[in-house]
Amino acid sequence: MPTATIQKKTACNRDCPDACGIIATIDDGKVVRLQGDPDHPVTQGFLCHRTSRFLDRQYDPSRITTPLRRRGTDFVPISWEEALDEIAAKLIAVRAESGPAAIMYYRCGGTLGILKAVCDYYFERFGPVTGKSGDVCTGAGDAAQMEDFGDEESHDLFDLYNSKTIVLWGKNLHVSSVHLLPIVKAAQARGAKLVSVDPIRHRTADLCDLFVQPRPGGDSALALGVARVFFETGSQESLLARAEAYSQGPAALHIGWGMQRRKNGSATVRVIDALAAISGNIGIPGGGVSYYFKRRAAFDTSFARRDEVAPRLLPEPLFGPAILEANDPPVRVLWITAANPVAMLPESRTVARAIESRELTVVVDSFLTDSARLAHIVLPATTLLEDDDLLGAYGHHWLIESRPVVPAPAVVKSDYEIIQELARRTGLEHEFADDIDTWKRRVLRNVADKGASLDDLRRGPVRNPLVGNLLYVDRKFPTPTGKVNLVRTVDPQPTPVTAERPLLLMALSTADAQGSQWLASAQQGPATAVVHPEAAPQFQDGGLARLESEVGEMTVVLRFDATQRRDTVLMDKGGWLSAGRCANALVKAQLTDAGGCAVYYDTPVRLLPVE
Ligand SMILES: Nc1nc2c(c(=O)[nH]1)N[C@H]1C(S)=C(S)[C@@H](COP(=O)(O)OP(=O)(O)OC[C@H]3O[C@@H](n4cnc5c(=O)[nH]c(N)nc54)[C@H](O)[C@@H]3O)O[C@H]1N2
Ligand SMILES: Nc1nc2c(c(=O)[nH]1)N[C@H]1C(S)=C(S)[C@@H](COP(=O)(O)OP(=O)(O)OC[C@H]3O[C@@H](n4cnc5c(=O)[nH]c(N)nc54)[C@H](O)[C@@H]3O)O[C@H]1N2
Ligand code: SF4
Ligand SMILES: [Mo]
Repeated sequence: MPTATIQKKTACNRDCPDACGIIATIDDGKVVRLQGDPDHPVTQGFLCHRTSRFLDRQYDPSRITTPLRRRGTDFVPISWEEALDEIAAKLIAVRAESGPAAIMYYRCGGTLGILKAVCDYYFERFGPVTGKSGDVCTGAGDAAQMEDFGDEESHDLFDLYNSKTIVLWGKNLHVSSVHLLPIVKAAQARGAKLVSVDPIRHRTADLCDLFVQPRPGGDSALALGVARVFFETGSQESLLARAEAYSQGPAALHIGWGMQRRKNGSATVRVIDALAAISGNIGIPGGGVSYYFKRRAAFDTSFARRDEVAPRLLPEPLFGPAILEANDPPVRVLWITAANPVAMLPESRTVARAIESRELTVVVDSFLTDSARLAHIVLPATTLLEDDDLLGAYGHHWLIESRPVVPAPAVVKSDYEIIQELARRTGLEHEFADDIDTWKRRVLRNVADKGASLDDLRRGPVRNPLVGNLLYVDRKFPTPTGKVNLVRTVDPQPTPVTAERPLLLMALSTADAQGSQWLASAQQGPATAVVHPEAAPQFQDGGLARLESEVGEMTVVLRFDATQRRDTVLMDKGGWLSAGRCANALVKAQLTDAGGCAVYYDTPVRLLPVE
């Protein structure tokens, strides 16, 4: 019998700036191929390495396809009835006994679908319950840009074609922003010079006309030095070339998200914002200082009041210690969805203790992650190929709809379906009775008559009609003074390393995975740590070492790379704690100077021989 081969379009909902259009080829009900949509102006027909291989994950036999309940150290399958009845009864009892603040809801970057906000809203209506404050991903930079400009948006991506210089300040295109690559290359072909500032030498450096490799966190000093050249030309020979590179015609600054995950991360972004402002690059074509594209800006989610009504917010970077310490009331029930806090948040072992010591922890995921393993009940969720949602992007201005290209396995539910079931059991049935399309139309109401209705999006991606190509053309800023709020005092960042622990641990995104979303086969043996050979004189390339910080240690395989600095240790983020590969077990839970981001890359470590 001939098999039926069809193609369906959807969107990638992963935590990534690109929000790609995907074309799925489906053969006899099974997805056999994923490609980038050639009609999407940013996707340009290709997907990144990790998502072009997503079928390995979609059809991984270890995917969870039924609710599970912990019995001792094992899990047993249970029915949805059993799982949801138990959860609903506990939620109602805890709310009555201790108040809704004794329930905590946590969601991170498993999916960027805008309608996941409806699931958050369920917990607002049921409670409001305890939530999180700050943002481990972008918080410090968000705070900086809001302080400086009163808003946070970016120039249109294709405005880079007007730039004479493009500065990638702490931004690794080959890994984290692959769809910026063809645009940057095209800009180079039109004559733009490309500059990268990054303490780690990545492949992206090879693409650049100038690569500057400062001390980690040394960016403020570098930016101030460049700024000084603008005022006292000629006084600093070595920096002059850099400043000149930045001053020949319009320069676009693209600030990466990595750099601000440091103690002084917010101040650093403020100094770079100031550099853009004093060099006259704000409000002009080919200029701008772009950090975040407001991916939610087109959507009306005003049905939820979020933090405004939450009885308590625990800082996301302090997740583990804050939950363990919370007392008034204690966190008795914890709901975790689209997140793997054990692997991804600092102080993994403290996070693990916080999760397993609640009266009830529910994790919604498709896999038994480090966090799910410690839950009492695990609920199976849909994947990106089964998703039904809307997306904006934080790396460009296009909106896109995700549609299931295949149905979910029989027993699996989407987050919204799970919430609907829970709503039925907790007296909120009517508020969560609408189908997904109704919610889609609701959140699109501000843009529906501007060419971005649901019907428009069904025909293909649409640029957010509410945002222009350039920012602050009239030099008016929504700050209290109407002017750019230049940073006034900058504390030079002290180097956190000591003689005892002379290296800084930087566990960064890798092309091979999204966060902790690895196949089990990729989590075998010790994790790799890349160092300059002179940073590890007593060790051998390929040999084992113990990597130790103030809060933890782990065994690693060393790989020498003489292009790196002598004060960094480079690892992959997202290693599993259960496989002994989790760098975050070494990272202390701390807040950045502003914005409630996590200090991921300021962890002093040392290498010790394996006993
Ligand atoms: N050391 C170090 N740590 C870091 C970072 C770093 O650079 N270095 N980066 C930080 C950053 S920027 C971020 S954003 C965080 C990310 O932290 P997380 O968002 O917690 O990271 P993921 O590992 O991607 O976990 C997401 C989980 O959601 C699940 N999931 C996917 N789709 C769905 C869905 O539709 N529904 C549900 N319920 N689950 C779903 C996935 O299977 C996965 O287990 O990590 C931070 N941690
Ligand atoms: N393949 C892959 N892609 C991803 C992800 C993933 O897990 N895998 N995660 C996604 C997520 S959650 C996000 S938030 C985005 C962004 O993900 P990020 O991983 O934050 O990406 P970048 O913005 O490129 O920022 C990382 C860069 O910042 C640099 N950096 C770190 N500290 C400093 C510093 O002090 N100074 C300077 N100048 N540079 C510094 C790092 O060396 C690195 O090159 O990408 C997403 N893309
Ligand atoms: S993860 Fe990012 S680059 Fe990869 S397919 Fe998804 S949106 Fe595109
Ligand atoms: Mo992120």
